[in-house]
Amino acid sequence: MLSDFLVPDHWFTQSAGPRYVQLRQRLEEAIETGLLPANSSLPPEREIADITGFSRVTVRKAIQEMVKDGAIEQRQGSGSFVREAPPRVEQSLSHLTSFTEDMANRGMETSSRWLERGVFMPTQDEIRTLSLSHEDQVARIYRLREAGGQPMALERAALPLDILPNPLEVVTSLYEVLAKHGHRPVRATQKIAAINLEPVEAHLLGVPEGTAGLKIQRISYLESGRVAEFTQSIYRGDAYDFVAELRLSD
Ligand code: 16G
Repeated sequence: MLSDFLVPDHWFTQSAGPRYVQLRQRLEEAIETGLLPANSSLPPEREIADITGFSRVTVRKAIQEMVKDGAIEQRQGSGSFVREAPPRVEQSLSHLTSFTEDMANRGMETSSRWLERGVFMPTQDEIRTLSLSHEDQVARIYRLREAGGQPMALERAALPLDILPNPLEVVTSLYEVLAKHGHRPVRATQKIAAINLEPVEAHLLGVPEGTAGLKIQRISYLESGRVAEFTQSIYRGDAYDFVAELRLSD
């Protein structure tokens, strides 16, 4: 039982550092061992203070640290809960697949929250990357992508209008719509950089501000060599491992 697990006789050592740090480690252990499963609520501060004999200030500090690193979330009026970890996904860097395909291969359902979808005036970056003229418009879709009910990535795709004339046609998979029109990309380059999430991005991805993330830019090409897609994404760092296969060059 959690209350027995938190009795300090079993884990607290005077000389092993501040009380709030040791309490935090004990609570993390309770999460790792499943004693405090995902979505379960933490006992109130007062109760943890009673069990441990620590002050409420110490207990609050331990919990605040765990809120900051994303292990625990505080829900208005209903207390502190163990946050559900996202599924960790390995994505190959040698196959040109779509988000929907990647997740389906892992048996996961996908969903999207639409943040923007329509025809817009292109930005300078879009003009340059998609080889547009200043008069051209661009099809843009910006989505929060979810897998197994968990937010995984923010994706902003821009495409020339003749490749995606009606962005509203994209309901689940962009690549499926492109394939239907004979415009499925066959090759892509991808640039990956480490970032700390800005407040808005962190909020949408359901993680604390400043959490590590991956910024990914994909430029994909048609068989003809023309650029079909310019996508800028922000992936959760705790959800993705990108895996590349390397060969000795001949
Ligand atoms: C992937 C691609 C993205 C592409 C999307 C299409 C990366 C980093 N990005 O998420 O460029 O637009 O798949 O997915 O892999 P969809 O067909 O499911 O909409």
